[in-house]
Amino acid sequence: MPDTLLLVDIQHDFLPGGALAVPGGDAIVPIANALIPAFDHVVASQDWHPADHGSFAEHHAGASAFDIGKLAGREQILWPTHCVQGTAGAAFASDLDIAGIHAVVRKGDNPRLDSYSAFYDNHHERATGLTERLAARGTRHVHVMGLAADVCVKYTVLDALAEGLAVTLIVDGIRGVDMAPGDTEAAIQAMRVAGAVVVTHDMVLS
Ligand code: VGL
Ligand code: ZN
Repeated sequence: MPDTLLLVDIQHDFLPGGALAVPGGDAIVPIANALIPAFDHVVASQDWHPADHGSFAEHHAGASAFDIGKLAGREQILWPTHCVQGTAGAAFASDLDIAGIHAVVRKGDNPRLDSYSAFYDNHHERATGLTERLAARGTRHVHVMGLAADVCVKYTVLDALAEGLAVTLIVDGIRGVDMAPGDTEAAIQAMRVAGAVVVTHDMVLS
């Protein structure tokens, strides 16, 4: 298929047992592995924070994980320490077919800026280069799956649509944090309203 498969943050820390575990996150790995061979271009994003990243609750006195705090003067959800560069938690899921991935886009390396989307940081100050990479290949359509549905998948899909790409969301290939009940359903609805086509992975393979 001439389109690109975009695998968002399928990393140990987002799987059950990880530092920022997404419930059922491990269930998407076989779906990624089933889709990878069907695409001639597969890009994986990787949340890639320095240990002193300002989104980590441990760096905010008196704060707990999932509190709302401030980072560089702007509102920021404070997360448990996760995906620290070079740690096992930041590595791709061990069962993921890494050999089938053609490019990796790392994000969140600036300690003063968080980056949910694989295209831009949360304040659209810096691009990751993904837009240019896709444009260079003539890619106009991305299939997106990964973790977490209501955080990094959502912002990646919204940015892709804003960049003018067609987006197909693989809905059985995502799982959400659901900090508040219903967040994942709301995220899917927001992606659909913004223009994403929502399918299950068998529809892509058939
Ligand atoms: C993510 C929270 C913080 C994600 C990354 O990949 O969804 N969520 N950093
Ligand atoms: Zn992160």
